[in-house]
Amino acid sequence: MNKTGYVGFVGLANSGKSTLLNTLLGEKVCIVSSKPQATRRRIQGILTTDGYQVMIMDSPGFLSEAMTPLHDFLLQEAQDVIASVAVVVFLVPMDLQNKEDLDELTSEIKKSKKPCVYVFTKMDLEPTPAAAGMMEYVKSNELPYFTAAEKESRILLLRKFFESVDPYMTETEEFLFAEDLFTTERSRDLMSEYIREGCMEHLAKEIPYNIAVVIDSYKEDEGLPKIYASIFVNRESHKSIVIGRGGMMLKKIGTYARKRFEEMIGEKVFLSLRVKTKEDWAKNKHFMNEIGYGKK
Ligand SMILES: Nc1nc2c(ncn2[C@@H]2O[C@H](COP(=O)(O)OP(=O)(O)OP(=O)(O)O)[C@@H](O)[C@H]2O)c(=O)[nH]1
Ligand SMILES: [Mg+2]
Repeated sequence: MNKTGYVGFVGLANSGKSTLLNTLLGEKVCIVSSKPQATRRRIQGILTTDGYQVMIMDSPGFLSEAMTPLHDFLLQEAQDVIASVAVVVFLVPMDLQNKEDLDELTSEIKKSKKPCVYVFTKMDLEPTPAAAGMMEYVKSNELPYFTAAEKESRILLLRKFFESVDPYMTETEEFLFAEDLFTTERSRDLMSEYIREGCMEHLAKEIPYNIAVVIDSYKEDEGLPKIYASIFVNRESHKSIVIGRGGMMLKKIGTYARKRFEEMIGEKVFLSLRVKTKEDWAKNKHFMNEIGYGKK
């Protein structure tokens, strides 16, 4: 008999949630960055193999204090992921700075009464005292856990993952999704994420945190997808930085996103980017709703 169910990845920003999801899927669905708050909304991956179909929800890094409506949204997304899954997978990285930073999230999971499996990530790094303390706590309380490192083999990670979530999956005759589907994200939404990843990769300081991407149009023209997108900055002065001298920065971001997307869909696409200013958009609920950072 096959097994199926929903799993939610939660943890602080930068704990390796999106990296682990991509590794398990064997596809780069989620964007990854060394800068925190790369993930802004829940992303659903589908892992179908070895008699399982597991829907894994990636979530934004958990925030204990929401200072803007954008933060409210990030926090809400993480809370909704906890509420909508059969088991929560809580990622704790070896470079954890303070154990107390996990308190809010721990109490949120307790409140939800959902079962929780810990994953110790970034196992290639020397554990900080805080990370070592968490490991000690989990082991001494005999809580379920497994370990992960980015460079570890996918097969090994899949085995540890399935073993850990198996008790919370339900038996099923038929799977909900086609076996070759690895995400329910629409192509245009993936492209918008890849553009944001390009911004995180190439832009410095606070600029990537203040960027939102909107796909204006996505059309197929004789088989060639043609995509027009806008990058919104929150201050007029950031616009020229994103465009760069002679448009070089925008070109770099566009090439990065286009290549990433082409790898994913296996065909060439046309991408055109524009940069626009929307003053303080992260405080503007109406605008955030329009671009998909609002209540579902
Ligand atoms: N050394 C090391 N770095 C890792 C490992 N896994 C992830 N990273 C890095 O950690 C950074 C954050 O990874 P993400 O997967 O984006 O983390 P996240 O938890 O999704 O972060 P948010 O979306 O911001 O909440 C990236 O630079 C990754 O390359 C690992 O096993 N070892
Ligand atoms: Mg992420």
